[in-house]
Amino acid sequence: MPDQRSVFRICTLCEATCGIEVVIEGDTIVTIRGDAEDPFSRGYICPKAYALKGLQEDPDRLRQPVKRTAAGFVPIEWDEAFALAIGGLSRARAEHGDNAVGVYLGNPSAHSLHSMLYGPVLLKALATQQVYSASSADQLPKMVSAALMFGGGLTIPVPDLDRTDYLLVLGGNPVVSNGSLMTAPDVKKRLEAIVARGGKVVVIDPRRTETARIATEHCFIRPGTDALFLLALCNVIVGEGLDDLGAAAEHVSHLSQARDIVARYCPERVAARCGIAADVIRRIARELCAADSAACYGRIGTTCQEFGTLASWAVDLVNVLSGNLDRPGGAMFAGPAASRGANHQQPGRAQRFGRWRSRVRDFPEMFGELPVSTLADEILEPGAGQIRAMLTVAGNPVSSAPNVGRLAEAFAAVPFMVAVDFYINETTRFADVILPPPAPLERDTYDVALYHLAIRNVAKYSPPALPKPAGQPDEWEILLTLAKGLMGQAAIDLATVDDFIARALTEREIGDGGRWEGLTVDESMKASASLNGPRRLLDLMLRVGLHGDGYGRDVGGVSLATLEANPHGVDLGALQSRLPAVLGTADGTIDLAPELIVGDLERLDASLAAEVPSHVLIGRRHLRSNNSWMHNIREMVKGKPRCTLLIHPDDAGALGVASGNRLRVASRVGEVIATVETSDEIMPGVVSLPHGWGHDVEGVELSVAREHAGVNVNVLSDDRAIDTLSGNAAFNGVPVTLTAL
Ligand SMILES: Nc1nc2c(c(=O)[nH]1)N[C@H]1C(S)=C(S)[C@@H](COP(=O)(O)OP(=O)(O)OC[C@H]3O[C@@H](n4cnc5c(=O)[nH]c(N)nc54)[C@H](O)[C@@H]3O)O[C@H]1N2
Ligand SMILES: Nc1nc2c(c(=O)[nH]1)N[C@H]1C(S)=C(S)[C@@H](COP(=O)(O)OP(=O)(O)OC[C@H]3O[C@@H](n4cnc5c(=O)[nH]c(N)nc54)[C@H](O)[C@@H]3O)O[C@H]1N2
Ligand code: SF4
Ligand SMILES: [Mo]
Repeated sequence: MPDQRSVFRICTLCEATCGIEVVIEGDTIVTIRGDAEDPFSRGYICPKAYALKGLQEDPDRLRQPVKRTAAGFVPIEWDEAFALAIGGLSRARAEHGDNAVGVYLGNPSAHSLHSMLYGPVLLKALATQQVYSASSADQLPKMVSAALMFGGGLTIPVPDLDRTDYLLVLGGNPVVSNGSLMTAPDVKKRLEAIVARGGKVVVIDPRRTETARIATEHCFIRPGTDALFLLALCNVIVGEGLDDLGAAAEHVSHLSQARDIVARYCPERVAARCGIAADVIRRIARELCAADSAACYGRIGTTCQEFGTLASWAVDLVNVLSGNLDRPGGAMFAGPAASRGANHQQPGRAQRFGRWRSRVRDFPEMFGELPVSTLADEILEPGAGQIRAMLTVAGNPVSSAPNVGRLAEAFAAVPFMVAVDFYINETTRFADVILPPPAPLERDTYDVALYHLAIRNVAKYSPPALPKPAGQPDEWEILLTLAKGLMGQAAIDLATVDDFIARALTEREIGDGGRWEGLTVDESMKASASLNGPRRLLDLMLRVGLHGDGYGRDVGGVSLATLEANPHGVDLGALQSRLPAVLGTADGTIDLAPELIVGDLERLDASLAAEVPSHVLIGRRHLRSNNSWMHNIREMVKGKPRCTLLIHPDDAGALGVASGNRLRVASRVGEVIATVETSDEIMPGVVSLPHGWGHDVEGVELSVAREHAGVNVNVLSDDRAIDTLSGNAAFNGVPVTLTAL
């Protein structure tokens, strides 16, 4: 086809970073397929990648800013939109102080080069302590345990999937989610390869998931009991003398304290509560230790629950005690090409939490944020410091956060709101003005976040596949225009502010030259003089990074130019041992028994005696959905309805219901009417509803999603049910009562 061209890039919809080939004719997408020459994904894509075409063409996707009027949303010009947004936010600050503006950053901002680099600038300009994100509805507990153990919130070991002989998966369903806190395209094939080479994949999950089906073993576990199970594994490992810390041995601290702790959790003590027999726990511990290499991996089921931080810590305690940390086939630290911080940790600057505290429920700040479970409190509770204006960027908290009934009330009550988003959905319907970013295929990207968690070191720069519509600012330009307006610098042009930011980042990254002999800030600034925006910052991060060219000092190293010359991506090899360079704790050790974590064990112990509710609710994901925001693409929602309440046939029988019947599901905070789907893949006493549905609420302008509305599980999720240590939402394990209709 003479007029067709292909653009090679990554898909930004989930963490797997699959390479895609976007075939274009004129300004129209002909098709999207896997990039066969991508060294990481080797042609694999899931059905969502093709939906990027639907997203590009979706008539409901905003291509121009809109403002709210009595007659609904009306399109406006960009100048007016910026003036309205900056004016409204500035007014709230002027009248009520900096903390009167609340900010929520959603999940797609982690997948965007532009918001990863310019989001922090906007936050700085806002100078508010009322910062929230999807992190506290997701991986915050893991970040907390990683910071306490290893000294960095992103210093999270990932299973070395391609070399391991034994993978223990808790609370993750990577065959469907495509992996999380583990960037690994085509996880299914990589897991099948473990089994094919004689290894084991063991899945611990209250549902026999798609991942469990290809595993060598699956065990049901009672929701919320992973920390107990994992500590019992450690108990056996230590008790039977199977512990041999290997390379980590010389870097750990508080080992004897950790050994004393695990001594208290013998399998017999936890078995009934976990729903896993003591002899099974013993066998799993022995087999894990007997394997040539093994990795323990936990995800949403282990973080979005009552003991999220304890479970996250215990996952890595298993990795350390079994001698699998930082060795091939074990749990290893990635070596990302572009990195701020994690490539050169500075021991002695321990993570500090609680630099400020939330006003209503007294949560400590963590990583500059407060838990989203308390956002409604901060908006609704009157008093000094109350949120009077909201800014959301790439987030849909009124769908995705706990107790959305109350959060919707809060968003309806907040006097002024700005959204940076391209849909009018459950959250943005409350905005006074919405600023739409370009569609994902219309902008460039590089995954600065998720390569920190990649199971292989790779680097791929993605150019835009399609031009932006006339007048459409780039996403970084939107964020930076807001930032400079909020700093009272609206009159200064964007390029000048951007130069200033680039110099500040360069000074921070290079400082005294870092590991590069004689490198100066001026040399770097001069070398990137032809670049601007995210491309300039990315070039800097790549060139001074772990695999960088040091501005010509290492000729084999990478730069933006190298990546542009390799459109399919650059393979930087299998993971390497990174101890002790990655450690950033105060004393440069791996803390096996951090004080905060040890302090939370009492709460865990109390759970052993607590009464078990008759039914608890957990979540689930589907290959053709992406949290709350891809249901307006027809290919994503076709087929039979997926928003069903999964229930064990025995439980359904006791209630007198069968598949297709409807049940009233009620929790402390709300109730929904759900359609029943019986299956013995779910543990008795546990029911499951997926999140991201319930699109039929008033004001949502998503025509396709509305036809496939489903119900919102987060009407049931309790904003008081949290992992106490981190404040993270406990979506899994919510007690519910079921009533047949
Ligand atoms: N198709 C698709 N892919 C996605 C997403 C999506 O919405 N759709 N979302 C993306 C995002 S933002 C994320 S964070 C990742 C999440 O990635 P994953 O964590 O792999 O996602 P889930 O499929 O929710 O898997 C969680 C599992 O935990 C189990 N579980 C629930 N409670 C417990 C418990 O107490 N203990 C244990 N051991 N297991 C429990 C559930 O049954 C479920 O199988 O997926 C990403 N990928
Ligand atoms: N019950 C339950 N609730 C959950 C979960 C669960 O497992 N169970 N999972 C939780 C998890 S892991 C997560 S990550 C959260 C997700 O929670 P959120 O991040 O709040 O929600 P998303 O559904 O990801 O919504 C993303 C929003 O960003 C917009 N958007 C998409 N791309 C872009 C872009 O490039 N730029 C901008 N500016 N906007 C964009 C979309 O239109 C949408 O409005 O949900 C959490 N909620
Ligand atoms: S797994 Fe699917 S959604 Fe995730 S990056 Fe790959 S193609 Fe995109
Ligand atoms: Mo997530």
